[in-house]
Amino acid sequence: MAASSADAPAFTLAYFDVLALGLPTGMVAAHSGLPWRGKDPETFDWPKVKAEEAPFNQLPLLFRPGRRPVAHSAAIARAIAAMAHRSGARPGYDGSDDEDDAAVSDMLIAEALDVYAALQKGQPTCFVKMGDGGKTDTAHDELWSDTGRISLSRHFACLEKLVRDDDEEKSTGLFSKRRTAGEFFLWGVLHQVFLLDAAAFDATPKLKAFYEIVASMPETNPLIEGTSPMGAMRQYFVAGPRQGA
Ligand SMILES: N[C@@H](CCC(=O)N[C@@H](CS)C(=O)NCC(=O)O)C(=O)O
Repeated sequence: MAASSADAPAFTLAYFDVLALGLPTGMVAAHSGLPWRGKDPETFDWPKVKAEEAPFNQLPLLFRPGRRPVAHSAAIARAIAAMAHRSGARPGYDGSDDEDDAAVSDMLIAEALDVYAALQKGQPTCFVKMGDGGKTDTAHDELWSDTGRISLSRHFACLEKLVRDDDEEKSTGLFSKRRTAGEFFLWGVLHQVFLLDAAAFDATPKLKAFYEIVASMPETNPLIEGTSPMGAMRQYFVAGPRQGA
């Protein structure tokens, strides 16, 4: 069931105005089929929310009517997925009707956060430049090389093996039988690698196909254009020496 602006929002998702963890959680929200809201930029008071409502003093935060606020992006993705499944807006979004889909969705959320952590170690951000915060040239080189603990290409090679190519339901290029939250969460991190270097996908054609399929879905575009309830989100990871900076 498509969400319409006339529907009461099922939840509000609040984050800073950067891609970082806003895009992965925003992707899960946008593909949930549920009506939702972002923070009201006029009234959102982060120091107050941090002091009074944020369980771990951090964003993103998910607000659900009559329920506790949810922190930590993985928990937020699962809470939205459960709501989408239960309401019938997106059956199977949490993988609850297929044990493999559920496991794959969870794996993809965990893997996306590992890739995000690797980027945090080796890539400058709009707030932390190369050389600061442990972002050494060695870490940056390892991120973009074929070996080492934070090598993106090693992560991508593992993901390549997980993409389904045997699906009779014409979902070649995706990871699970039905669309799950984990796939969209992962895409939200992959897109941030794509913005740094589109060629990062060249050695993994099935992962590249997955990236392109999700990029072309109508629910994705408003997040990229800055017209979704998340508003405009600026690029968080920025070019480093390997991208010519
Ligand atoms: N494990 C958390 C990490 C959240 C996090 O690191 N939030 C940062 C921004 S990306 C934050 O709220 N920083 C602001 C602050 O600590 O005041 C998640 O997955 O959501």
